[in-house]
Amino acid sequence: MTDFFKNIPAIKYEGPNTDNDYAFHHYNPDEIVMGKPMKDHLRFAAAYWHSFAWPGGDPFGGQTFERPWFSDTMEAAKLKADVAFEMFQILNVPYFCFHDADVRPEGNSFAENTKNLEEIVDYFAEKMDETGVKLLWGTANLFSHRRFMSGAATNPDPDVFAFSAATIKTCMDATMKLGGENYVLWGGREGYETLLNTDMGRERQQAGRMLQMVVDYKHKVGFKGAILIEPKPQEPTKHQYDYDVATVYGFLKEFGLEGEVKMNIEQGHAILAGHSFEHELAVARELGIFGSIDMNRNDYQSGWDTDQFPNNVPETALAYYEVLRAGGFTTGGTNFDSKLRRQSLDAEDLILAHVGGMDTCAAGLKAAAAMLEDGKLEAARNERYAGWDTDAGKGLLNSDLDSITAKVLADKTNPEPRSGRQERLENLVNRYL
Ligand code: XLS
Ligand code: NI
Ligand code: NI
Repeated sequence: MTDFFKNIPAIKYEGPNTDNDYAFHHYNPDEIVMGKPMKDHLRFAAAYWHSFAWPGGDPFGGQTFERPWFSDTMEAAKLKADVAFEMFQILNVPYFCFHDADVRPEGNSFAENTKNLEEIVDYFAEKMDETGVKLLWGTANLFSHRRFMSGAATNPDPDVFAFSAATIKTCMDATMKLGGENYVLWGGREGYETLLNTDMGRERQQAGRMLQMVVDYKHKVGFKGAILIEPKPQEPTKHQYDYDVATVYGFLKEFGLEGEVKMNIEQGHAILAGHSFEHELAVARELGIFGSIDMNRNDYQSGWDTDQFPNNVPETALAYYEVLRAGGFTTGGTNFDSKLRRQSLDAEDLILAHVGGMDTCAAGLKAAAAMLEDGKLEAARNERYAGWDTDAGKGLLNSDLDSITAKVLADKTNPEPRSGRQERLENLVNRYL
């Protein structure tokens, strides 16, 4: 045991009326919701990077956190892992997620990076064995180091493409070795700042080819998990190629990958794209590419990816409503890609942030399940479209403009507008919260 979380107890469910800050008010892992334990619906994961690698900087100042593992040695990386696994156990989160750069010291070459990663992967394997904590997904950080400043797959320099491809391979190997259930690609620097220096056609081809290679490698090595893309509209680059779910779907179609790759959808990224989270989830569901979620919210005023822990139950309820309508998670889960505010210096802040996030998601899930089980929302929607279930409605989509026109004339079709009943439905939703 390290002494980082000393005096912080393991968090247990005590119910909505407890005064204990160090208890779950809503997350009761074994409680059955719609036929299965809450923990299997939510599949919580903690993110290594924000919790353990982020120093607390913002554009106006650097590090605010002082952590005993902040140094680029293998010893520090192991201490970081010890503390991370202690946090996973205190919180009872079943999963974690990581980038290579979060977990290993930065080497001076690709070979050194790989050696360092492999050493930490062995260390993780032991810890996962001891604790039962599992890997939701692994990924490569192809955006922080200066070599990636002009992109990874989309870089004008083929050497950076090669370095990136090799790094992805090692991260897929690491993920597979640790039994990871997904491999994520977030295109951090895959976008551009100005067309004046950018060949968009080439860059999109390069990105498509990289993704095909990732899928080929998955099949070659027999990785059973899902390959997930995480869309984000801007930040760090002004124009990201993977703007939102619909844009990524178009990209997947272009490269013949729509049956191979699914989405990891982040609440904050949806907001940046001018969508609601539930919109992005519903688009992915309708296109058959729903995979996993990063459940971190953005501040609505600041206009950047603030990565805050979720604390808004009405929002999480609508999100899990769409997740449940998609049939729930299979390989995916709820990853807290969330960070503390930079003034939240203490070990307890890290724990309480996750406790609040987990409770908010649990309360949202329960509300979503109740809405779905009651069926009133679904009934109202079905009723609204009921005309399409009649023979005439069904026939219409197989008809043609001439026949339809003849029928409109013969029947004297003259549609009467009907209320969309939005307020009534909003009132209904509020009754579950
Ligand atoms: C950044 C992304 C990132 C991905 C993983 O905005 O959310 O954290 O989830 O690379
Ligand atoms: Ni993000
Ligand atoms: Ni994310």
